[in-house]
Amino acid sequence: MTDSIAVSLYYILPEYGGLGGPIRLMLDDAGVFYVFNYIEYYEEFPNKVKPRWIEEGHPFDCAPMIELYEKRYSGTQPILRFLSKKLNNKYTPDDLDLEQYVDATTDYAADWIQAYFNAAYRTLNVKEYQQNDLKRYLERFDRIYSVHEGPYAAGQKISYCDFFVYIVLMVDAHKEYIKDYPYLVALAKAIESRPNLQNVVKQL
Ligand SMILES: N[C@@H](CCC(=O)N[C@@H](CS)C(=O)NCC(=O)O)C(=O)O
Repeated sequence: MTDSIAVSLYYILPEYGGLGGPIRLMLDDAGVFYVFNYIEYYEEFPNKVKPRWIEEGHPFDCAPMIELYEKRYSGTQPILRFLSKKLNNKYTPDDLDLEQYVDATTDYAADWIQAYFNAAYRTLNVKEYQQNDLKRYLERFDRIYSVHEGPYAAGQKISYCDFFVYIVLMVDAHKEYIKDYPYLVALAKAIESRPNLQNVVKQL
């Protein structure tokens, strides 16, 4: 994939929110042009977009979804891995053990954001989530980022999990709490100083 090929991304939160955020950050970092299509979640997505995707033969009826060369791809982590491969493994470690570490980190980040979504959009009790669950996630991720000589999960080279974890850290309910976790602070600083992301992170 060259930098001039357009990816279309479809997601149900605006800007860099939720699961669209890691995909956008990775494409921004790589300097890849893409079109972001925001889909309104409560009416447009369930009543118009989902049925259309299914009718058109795309069985994965959740967002985010990307289109590339008139094909559709779903699943946040699979999309990140796929795009990294298209970018000549730019964000995938060469070492298989490290790749597994990056995958595990992404998988755990997906669990974390779903726990937050559950509190923010289903139980509507973010305070309770912050009191009962947040510390466990922050400690877990600080530990994950302490293992390799960072600032990134796999060491000094960024990989796709780092975009995902950064987006989860920047959720309003999380960001003021990361200051006590040195490895998470180091990750945030590293992401924020990447040349192609400096303007983007101001929007988060
Ligand atoms: N495993 C999927 C989960 C995607 C997901 O749950 N997306 C939500 C929006 S954040 C959605 O489309 N929900 C609609 C539904 O479950 O019907 C991924 O990682 O992309």
